[in-house]
Amino acid sequence: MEIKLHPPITNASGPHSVTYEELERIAQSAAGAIVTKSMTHCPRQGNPEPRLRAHLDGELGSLNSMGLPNLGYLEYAKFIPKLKEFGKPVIASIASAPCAHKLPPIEQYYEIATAIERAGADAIELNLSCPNLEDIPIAMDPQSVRAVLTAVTNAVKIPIGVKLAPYNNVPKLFDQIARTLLDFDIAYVATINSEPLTLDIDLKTRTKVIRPNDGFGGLGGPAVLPIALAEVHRFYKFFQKQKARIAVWGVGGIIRAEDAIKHFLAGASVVQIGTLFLWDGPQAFEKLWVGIQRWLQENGFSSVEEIVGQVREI
Ligand code: RRO
Repeated sequence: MEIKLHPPITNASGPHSVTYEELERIAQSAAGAIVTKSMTHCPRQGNPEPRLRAHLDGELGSLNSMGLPNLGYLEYAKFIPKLKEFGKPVIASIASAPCAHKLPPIEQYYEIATAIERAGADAIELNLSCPNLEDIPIAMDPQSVRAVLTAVTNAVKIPIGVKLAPYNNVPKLFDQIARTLLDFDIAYVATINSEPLTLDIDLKTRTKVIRPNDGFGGLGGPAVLPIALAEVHRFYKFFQKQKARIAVWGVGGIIRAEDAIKHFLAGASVVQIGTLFLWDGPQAFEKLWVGIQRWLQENGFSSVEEIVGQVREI
């Protein structure tokens, strides 16, 4: 099932997408859809602070170990009808996390997905790749990916996207995950989540820049652009070869219009912005879209579709 967005730009789940007020600001912006922070079964405070360094030295990117702070899916179910009034798709990002009731992850995904569909969400983005929980992400285990997708795709009718981790240095796992996805009716993969287990150091204080998880967290922003482009391109080529109708949504390192153009050329049909939205707020969508349109015009194209996957070999 396809999701068409205009413009083909959304926020990446996470930054400024936890509260109703934040989601309303996305709704009022030029973004083509509203993506929520990943919601869990129980509300969560997240990790102890400092848990986010928005600006790494040299504007390399951002580093976080937020730990899934969110209001819990029942609150988001209440927001969704109000958000829909803005007339753009509402995409509910869903994650599982340890919770007092000890519900297994598959059941958490199932219960949240069915409730959120009933609440009127236009699509679900299954976040299988949070880098900041104790357990290894579901995205790193093909059997668990299959189990979640079986439970959710059998239960809901709205389009489903899957947010994946970078697999750059594990080609065999990329292949297993990509093949697993072919067995399901999935609208899109969003790749990449932040680059996991990265570290930075503050030279003024000689401390790690964030506190949780021994200072290790997920990296986003300009530093990850080539990693994201590689993942987008690998998925795009794989789905083309298999004649699978799964779109690739590019996430990672988009700060300027040119970065988004690279994602489109690599095979993304939609781009999501995380660190840029963290840095610049809702005006980032308009600015990026104007820049993309200018690049298209200056280079003789009339739409994004014309350049999707059109990178050339040298
Ligand atoms: O909340 C987080 O720590 C977090 C999540 Br769920 C995610 O998917 N990606 C990320 O960088 N941080």
